[in-house]
Parts: sequence; C-alpha cells; structure tokens
Amino acid sequence: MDGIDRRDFMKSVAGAAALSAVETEAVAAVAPGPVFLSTWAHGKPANERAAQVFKGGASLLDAVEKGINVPEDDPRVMSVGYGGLPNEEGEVELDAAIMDGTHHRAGAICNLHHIKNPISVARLVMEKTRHTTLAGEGAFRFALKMGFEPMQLLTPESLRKWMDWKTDPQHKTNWVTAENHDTIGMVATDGKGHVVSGCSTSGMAWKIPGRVGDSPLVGCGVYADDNVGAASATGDGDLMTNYCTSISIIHYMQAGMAPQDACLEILRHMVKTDSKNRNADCGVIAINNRGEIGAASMRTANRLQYAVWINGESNVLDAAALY
Ligand code: SD4
Repeated sequence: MDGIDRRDFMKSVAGAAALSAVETEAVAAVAPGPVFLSTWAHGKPANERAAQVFKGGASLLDAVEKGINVPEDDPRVMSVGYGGLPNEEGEVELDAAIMDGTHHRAGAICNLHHIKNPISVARLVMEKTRHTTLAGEGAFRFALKMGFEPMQLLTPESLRKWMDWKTDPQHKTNWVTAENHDTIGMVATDGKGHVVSGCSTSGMAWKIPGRVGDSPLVGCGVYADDNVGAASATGDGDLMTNYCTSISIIHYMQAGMAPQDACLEILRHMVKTDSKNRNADCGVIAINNRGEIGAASMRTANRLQYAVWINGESNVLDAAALY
C-alpha cells in the first residue's frame, strides 16, 4: 500500500467497524486494491463492469463511467437511463455527474432528453469544455455534437406506468416511492489513494419538467477529493440538495470520521435540523482514500442496499439504517 502501513490500515478498518453505532452489518471488511461501491442491487453488475474495465488497464474514471453505463442501458432499471420513469408530461429527463478526485474536476448534465448515457455526456463536459454543467436543450445539442445517437427512452413498461399514474384521478405529483427510488451512485478507489464519484438518474418520477435533483449537482449527489475520499447519494434529491449531502460527508471524513460514521452523521444532522426528515428516503455511500467504506439509510423502510466489489468479490448488502 502506498505510504500506509498495513497494520495501521487494518486497525483503521477495525476501528471503523467498531465505531458504527447503528446496525454494524453495513460495514464490509476492506483490503488494499481497487474498491467499487454503488447504490442498490443494480450496482452489482455496474461494479463488476467497472472492475473489469479497470483491471483491463483503463483509468478509474473510465471504470466508473462504463460501470454506470450498465444500469443506464438496462431497461429493467426504471430510475436510470433507458427505461427510466418520465416527468409528469411523459418525457424522460436524465441527470448525471462525474467527479475526479485528483484534479477536482467534475462534469454534469441536467434534464437531458433522448440520450441514454448521461454519465458519458457528463464526462465529456468535464474533459472537452471549460464548463461544469450543461442542462436541457444545450445539453442535448452538446451530446449530438459529441456523436451520441438520439433515441426514444420510454419503454412499453415505463410508458404504461406513466399512463397508469396520469389516468389515476387521485394522482399526486412529486412523490418518491420504493419503485422510483433507485438511482445509481458509484464511488471508487484505485487502491492507491485516487477516488472518483459518479451518479446517474432519471430523477424523481412524474417530476415537474425542468426539475433538477441532487444527482447532477456537484457537492450534493457527488463529490470526490483524493485528499479525503468520495461520496454519493440516492433518494429524496430535493431534501439532499439542501444539505449539500456529498460534500458534507467529505467534510465529516476530513475531520476524522470513518466513512460509515460520516454517512450516519449527515443523516443525523438532517433529523437534528428538522425532525420530519426522519421519514425521508435518503441513502448515502462513501469511501475514503484508504478504501474504507460506509453506507447508510435514513429508515429501515426503503432501506438502502449497496453493492461492493473488492478483491474480486462482488456482493449486495443492507446499509445501516438510522430509524
Ligand atoms: C433525485 N436523488 O432526482 C434522485 C432520485 C433518487 O433514488 O436518487 N432516487 O431526487
């Protein structure tokens, strides 16, 4: 391990597990080498693709991007990319961001329509422009210029769900349920202190057209800093934007907390400042630059599952829940 004594590393891993006061099942053992950590069960094939790309010699950014492409391409994942649930007018609007912890550079895309891989477009914003965020029509036109093919992102299944919602006389806007609650966030390390964070989503189902959640906002849905670690978030993005969730987790880790404690701390802070937030659907993941990981969920109802790839082992686990 570069610059880190192995005994200290193992001690700090054990410390992280011992310190996590809430349901310690959330802390998996870690070891030197690359680690890929993603939200939800669809994070497992995403991590596996990322690990394969990384082991093939590509960069960590490539690995995270290609990993996130997996649920974006999968129509069965109805909260990301192709097949993601649309806004209240039946149009799929995608958000994504990716951040490189070495250069403190990020690329982000909001309200992208007709392009199924917003994480790849976000990466090109980062690498081909001096901007950080592109939205709406401009984002779409940029994607076309970069050679992305426009396509219909609604599938028969997502169209049917939208029509069921639209024709329900009781229908409500702006809701989050388990069904539309599965954004992919991925944080990763190369095992040598470099970290990357990425996030991609179709956002809250039936949202008001133009609504932007936390996922594509740097500091909210993603953050990465090689000096500390990386974080990402899933769930009620309106709430999590107000707490600058990912950068807050980085600051807790910078102050000395293990990733698991930092994840729990931001959720506690949300409740401390407004007790209603204990009923919110929020899930967070984090990794530090030594490969220690954390994952936490506000509630056991809609508890976050997270996927972790480490040393060739790929698993899906339940995150610790505060309530
Ligand atoms: C949003 N945070 O747009 C996203 C949705 C999400 O799990 O993550 N759902 O609010």
